Amino acid sequence: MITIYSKKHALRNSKMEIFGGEIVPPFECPKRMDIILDRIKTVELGPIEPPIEYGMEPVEKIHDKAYLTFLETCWSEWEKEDFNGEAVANCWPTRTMNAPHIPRHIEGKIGYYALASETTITKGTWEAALASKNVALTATDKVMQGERAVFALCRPPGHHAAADQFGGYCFLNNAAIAAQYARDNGAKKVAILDVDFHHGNGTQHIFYDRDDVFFLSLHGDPMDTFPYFLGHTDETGDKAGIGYTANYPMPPKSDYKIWKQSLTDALDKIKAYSPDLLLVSLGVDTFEDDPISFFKLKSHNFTDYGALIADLELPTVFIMEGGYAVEKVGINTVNVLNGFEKAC
Ligand code: Q9C
Ligand code: ZN
Repeated sequence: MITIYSKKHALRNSKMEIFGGEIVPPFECPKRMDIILDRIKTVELGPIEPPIEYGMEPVEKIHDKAYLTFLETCWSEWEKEDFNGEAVANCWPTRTMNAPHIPRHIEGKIGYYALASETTITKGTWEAALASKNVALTATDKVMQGERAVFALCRPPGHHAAADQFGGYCFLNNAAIAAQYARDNGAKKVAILDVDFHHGNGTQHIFYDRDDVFFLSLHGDPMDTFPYFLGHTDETGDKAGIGYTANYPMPPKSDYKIWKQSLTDALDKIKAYSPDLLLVSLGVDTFEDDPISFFKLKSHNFTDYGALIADLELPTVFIMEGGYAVEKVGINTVNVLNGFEKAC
């Protein structure tokens, strides 16, 4: 299997995250990529190739223009203030304050566009996010041109990013941009299977009223974990999209036996939908030792479910999302890809 990878991910190099009231080094760190690349080489998964440049057109089909300008200019505007730290949200248009005005001041603007405060914006974040969407698009193009499956080793991840919101370590929604690109280039129906531990709130919101992109997500119950405010079973789509969103929230300590039941149901739904292309939002934070998650998958379970996804016999793009047990992130990620490939 070909991997698409850009070393520009390293330009996203934030130094802090707010976690449990403390300032800690970010869980979503550049080292994750080094470990995954090492594992790809060790098991000889296949060639590692750089992305090509796709420009902004496919991005503007998903994200709001003013949001993109905000991401591009946030760090320089923040630097102009007398602030010493990274750009971070500390105020929001909350439930009782939702006037539709976007503040002029960067502190208000970042609050307007942020969906959580753990994710800071720093010098280089925008450039890394742009490289990440190019990785997803390059991989998607290769699959559209006939590859059975390609791995988009994206960083930063994307599935929490909505049309005009960043957070949960995500800025541009790589999977959504790839799905729309596929739609615009001949795919009639696309399915997005999101197996990251966290609900893919951004992807769900982007496609919620559409029937041409079927979104399915397996995740920690949002009653118990981030992103807390989306991802319940009763969210099944709106308007033309009714029936084209499927959520599988699962409780703390869920193991592979439970998780696999959800996966099997999701795979049956994808089969019935019969898409032209499958995108897998691949987060391996379902792993038992993940530091911010609560599922109990073991490394060999990742191999097993890779094979189950292969059984769909669909052209497939794997798009990297989360996974924070850094020492095992390579083994777990590549186990999925190897499990898939061996079953083809
Ligand atoms: N108590 C992805 O996996 N906050 N994002 C965690 C934990 C954010 C995860 C707080 C988690 C975001 C792509
Ligand atoms: Zn996650």
